Amino acid sequence: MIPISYSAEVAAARENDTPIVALESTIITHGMPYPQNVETARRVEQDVRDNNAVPATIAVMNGVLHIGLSDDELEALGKSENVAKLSRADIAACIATGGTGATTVAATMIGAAQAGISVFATGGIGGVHKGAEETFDISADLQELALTPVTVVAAGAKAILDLNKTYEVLETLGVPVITLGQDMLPAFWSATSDLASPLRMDNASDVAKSHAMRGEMGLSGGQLVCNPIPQDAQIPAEVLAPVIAQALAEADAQNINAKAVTPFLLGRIFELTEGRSLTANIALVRNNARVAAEIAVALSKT
Ligand code: PSU
Ligand code: MN
Repeated sequence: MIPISYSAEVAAARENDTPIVALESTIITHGMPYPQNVETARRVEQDVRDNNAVPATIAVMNGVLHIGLSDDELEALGKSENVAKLSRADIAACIATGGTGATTVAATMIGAAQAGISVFATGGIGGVHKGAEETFDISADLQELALTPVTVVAAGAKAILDLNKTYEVLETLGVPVITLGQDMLPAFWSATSDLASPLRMDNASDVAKSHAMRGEMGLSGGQLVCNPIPQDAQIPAEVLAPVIAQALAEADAQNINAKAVTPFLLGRIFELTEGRSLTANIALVRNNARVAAEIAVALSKT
């Protein structure tokens, strides 16, 4: 049996069929510094509530899969320094051995599916890293989108990645990539990129209907919904390009690899932009939480 614990709020939502939105915890432990990480997690949860759904932040704590965290649990997770970063490969081992870990996009999708939650909001998904032809560094998030039936709302793949290769892999894996309200894909901290989106939709209801239709057709996997960062919060791509290049060069020089790559790059970009990247990251996650709640509400009516 899987040891699962639902927060009181999530347990009540399951009873009453209130729409639920899953939220990840790696963005808290490895994506943002303390205390902004915990403040952001709380604010994002409230954004979900303000849009008529219930937030379920997912993490593994002491061998138990938590679907929804209490305020104390959120604070404890946000403060701790040595939490594991869990993906498909290690979530079961962590639970089986009584460990504690934060869930990435891939592991949060797995947790959400276990709990029957269909919609999940995050900042940006992992993808194909620049230089992957040498390192083979491709996030397990991509394969998870092909396997697990959860609609993930993100501001696209993180701009530290090779976006072109990331979307090529998603196409190969048969993952629908839907951009909301514009023709071009967003690029995380920037509202647009120079890549056309494979699909475009203009409202939450169409996204919900597509999710339901994939289920009816027995198509495995989820959907990636790309929700551009609001214009007034974005950092233009040309401002970020040299910063990303510098962070990548430093990662290379210091031999940063495997799970450490993404946290290292986000941390350096935070320092190099004097916190501006974090402000943008917070704005885009909150925007994604609002949209995910709308999709969850729409899905409950299909
Ligand atoms: N989105 C953010 N910040 C983050 C992440 C996403 O705004 O830190 C995390 C997610 O948990 C995602 C992970 O799954 O980064 C990707 O890590 P990797 O590249 O090692 O697969
Ligand atoms: Mn990786």
